[in-house]
Parts: sequence; C-alpha cells; structure tokens
Amino acid sequence: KILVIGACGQIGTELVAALRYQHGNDKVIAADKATEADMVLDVLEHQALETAVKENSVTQIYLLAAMLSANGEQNADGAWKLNVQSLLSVLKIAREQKLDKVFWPSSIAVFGPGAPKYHCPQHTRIEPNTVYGISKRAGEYWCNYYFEKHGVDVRSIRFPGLISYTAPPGGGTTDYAVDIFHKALEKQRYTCFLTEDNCLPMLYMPDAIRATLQLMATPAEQLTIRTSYNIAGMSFAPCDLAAAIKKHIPEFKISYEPDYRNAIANSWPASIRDDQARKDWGWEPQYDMAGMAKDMLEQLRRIKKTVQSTVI
Ligand code: VAH
Repeated sequence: KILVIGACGQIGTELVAALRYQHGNDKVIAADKATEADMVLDVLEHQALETAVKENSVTQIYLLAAMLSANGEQNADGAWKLNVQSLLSVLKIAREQKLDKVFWPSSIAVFGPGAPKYHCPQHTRIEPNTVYGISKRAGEYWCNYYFEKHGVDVRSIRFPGLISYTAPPGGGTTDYAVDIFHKALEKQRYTCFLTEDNCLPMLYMPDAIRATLQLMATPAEQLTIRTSYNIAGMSFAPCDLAAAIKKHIPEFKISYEPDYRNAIANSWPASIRDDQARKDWGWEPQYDMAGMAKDMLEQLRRIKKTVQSTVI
C-alpha cells in the first residue's frame, strides 16, 4: 500500500488522485491531520504512524505535510518541528520496516541570497535564510544520509512555486499566483503582496505531479542526486502574470502592496537550471505561463459553473 501523508494539502490532493489512477484506489491511503482524510493521522505521533504503516502493509510513503515559507517566518518552532521531525520519523520507519521508497518535497526555497539569481544550478552556494528554507535544506541532508548510511530509497524534488486549481496552498510566498486567478474571476481585480517585478520560479501542478511519478518510477541506479533535484517549469513576475490574465479578462486590474513576503521572495532565485533531472530521469515541463493561465481560468470557470448548477 502507498501512504500519502498531508493528503488534503495542495500537492497531496492531486497526488492521491494520480497515485490511485496509477495503482488502483484500494492501494493508496490518504492520511492527514484534517478530519476529511480517509485516515486521520498526526505525522508527529511517531507510534501512531508506525502502527499505521505496519497494520496497512505500507511499502511506500509520500510525506507532503509541511508548513510553508510565509507561515514559517511567523512560527519558527512550529515549522522546524513539522517539516523536519516528520521527515525523521518517516525515515526511521522506512529503515526499520524496510519500505520500498519514500518521496519528500523540498523547495527552491533552499537557495538563499548567495546563490545565482538566474539559472540557479543544482550545485551552488546553498545558504537558506528563511525558516522554511533552512528546514527543507536540513531535510535534504537527512534524505541523503538515510540513503547513504541505511540504504533507504528516499527521493526528492525542489519544487518551484506550485500553481493549482484544486486545493489552495496555505501560507506560502508564491500563493499570490493562485489567489490572483480566484480574485480575477470574482472581482476582476487583485492586490498583490509582492512587487510587480519580483520574478520567481513556478510550476503548474500537472507538471509537478508528473515529475513526482516520473522520478519515483525511475530505476534507482539512474539517480545521481539523493539530496533533492532542481526542476524548472517557468519563471515570471506578478506583472507578467497579470498581463497573461488580462488577455482573458481585459478589465482585470492589479495593484501592489508588498509585505514581509516580498523579502522572502527576494532571497530566492528568479530562475532554476534543471539539467541533472533532465539527464537522470527525463524531466521536461509541459506548461509555460500562457498555457497555465489559460488552463487555470478554464478549470476555475468550469468548477464555478458546476457549483452554481448544483447549489439549489
Ligand atoms: C512557498 N509554495 O511559497 C512554497 C514554495 C518556492 C515556494 O516552497 O513557501
């Protein structure tokens, strides 16, 4: 069985659906602290997690539970605990129960001001200066350690900002790129918490899910990175995304009120190089900003229509 922890989150919601499509409904357990999950599970309860793994003959774990960058800056202890202790718990269980594979998402947030701003490579100065980035970099070292020392087949991807229309992100710095679509449809206007030129690496969720499944299906001997793989989809600033939305909603207006999240975004690279992922496991993005914007608006309009037609 495959256990997805954080199944109700932005990545988890879509990953559960994809894994069920790939392996069959009864092979995937969707666990989350949220009560709407199939299995209500607090990943910080080590004993409960170990019991769940044993009782359900779990052979793979996808650990997606995390506190993102914006919330992490407001709650350092909580972010460190959730992001790192959960991983240590899963890696310990993976070793003891001899799980086949583990997936754990890292982030381009591991790069700090010392890394190249453009085309940031896989190997460079990695000095995160946000709680979230520090926790993700520490987690990457633990993944590599458990692979080298205990042979745990744990795999990881440094996701850019993820954009999706199903579950909203919570507490991230790149959340503006999701919220802007909802506001564009509702009010034809959006106030952005980043400056108009703040360019960030982004990825459309269908690409992120495909990358995860592709990495996890690759034979272990082909993988040369056991910290976490850079992958790139697109890079854009709020003004670029606003222009793309205006093509579909001409009356759309954007204004800018930068807050503390702007400094977080400034510390990250604007674009990423992903040669190693392309070489080792054939990574290739399918969505650019125009394609993503078109699909986001189409999907959100479809969902809105469905909801309106069902609301009695
Ligand atoms: C965040 N969405 O904003 C996450 C992501 C690169 C950003 O890690 O914190």
